[in-house]
Amino acid sequence: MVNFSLEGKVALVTGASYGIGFALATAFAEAGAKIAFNDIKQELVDKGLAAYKEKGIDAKGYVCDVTKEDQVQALVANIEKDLGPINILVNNAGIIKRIPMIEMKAEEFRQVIDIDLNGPFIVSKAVIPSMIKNGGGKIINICSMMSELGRETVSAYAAAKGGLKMLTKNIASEYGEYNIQCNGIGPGYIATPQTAPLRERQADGSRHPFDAFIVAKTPAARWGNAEDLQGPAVFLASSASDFVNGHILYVDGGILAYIGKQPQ
Ligand code: NAP
Ligand code: GCO
Repeated sequence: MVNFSLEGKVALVTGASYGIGFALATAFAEAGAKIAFNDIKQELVDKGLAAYKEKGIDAKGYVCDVTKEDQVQALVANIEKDLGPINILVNNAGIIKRIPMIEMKAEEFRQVIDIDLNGPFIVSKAVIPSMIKNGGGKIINICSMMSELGRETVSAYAAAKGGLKMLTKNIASEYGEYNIQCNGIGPGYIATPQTAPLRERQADGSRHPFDAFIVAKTPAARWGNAEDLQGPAVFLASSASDFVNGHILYVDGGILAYIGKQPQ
């Protein structure tokens, strides 16, 4: 029988106090996994802990910035002590800055690359040795439409998420022989705090032009919800995907398949 169970597995989902990370960790818990998550501030960890508790999930939360190698090493050691070795890692923590490229400071560009690309490198590097020792593991990198497409104002984010796609393929290439599967999920446009500015109502009550643009660009004709990513994530975290490696699973309501609405 196909096995989607995560019973007995330990999952670390980064930046999972709310948003997509929270939804994925919740689905893993429902499939039987023990959950660890981190965020950069104690208030957010506390908010996350309360949200997990409300769902009946006994998650462990830690303060850790994914760009700081010493903090990440300590995070992994603490999780091993509290829950056991990490079997599933989701590199979810990420930020976006929407600034036209010629107005963007190099420091701002670097910060996005640091969190969205160096972060997954640092956290993956910290868990891979114990995955090798323990006979395998699953790494899921949260990529983006911007792993494939560009648009105005998101140069740093697109560069980071394009890089994350290739880091995914490289981890699969380099560590596949140790029964480590590293895949990406490329969400389409998902309604979370990160995309809230793109959905804000206009002063006259009408929809944000970007909101209408995305709905027209998506064959499913709607924004995604974080819950839309749960099934694909459980699949990639479970033994059902043991021969899937280096793949980016786009969960986008069809955006990447679509040429766009024809003019009326
Ligand atoms: P979100 O609502 O902004 O959540 C991101 C989380 O990452 C927040 O909890 C954030 O904490 C945390 N974080 C940021 N920097 C961190 C750091 N240095 N160390 C640890 N945690 C950090 O975003 P989301 O929409 O759920 O997105 C989650 C992931 O999916 C991101 O990688 C994003 O790029 C990607 N994604 C989102 C969409 C979408 O449409 N929403 C689509 C494709 C991909 P703070 O609140 O403290 O910043
Ligand atoms: C943007 C958005 C996107 C999404 C997502 C798409 O400004 O274009 O924030 O980049 O968050 O990553 O997959």
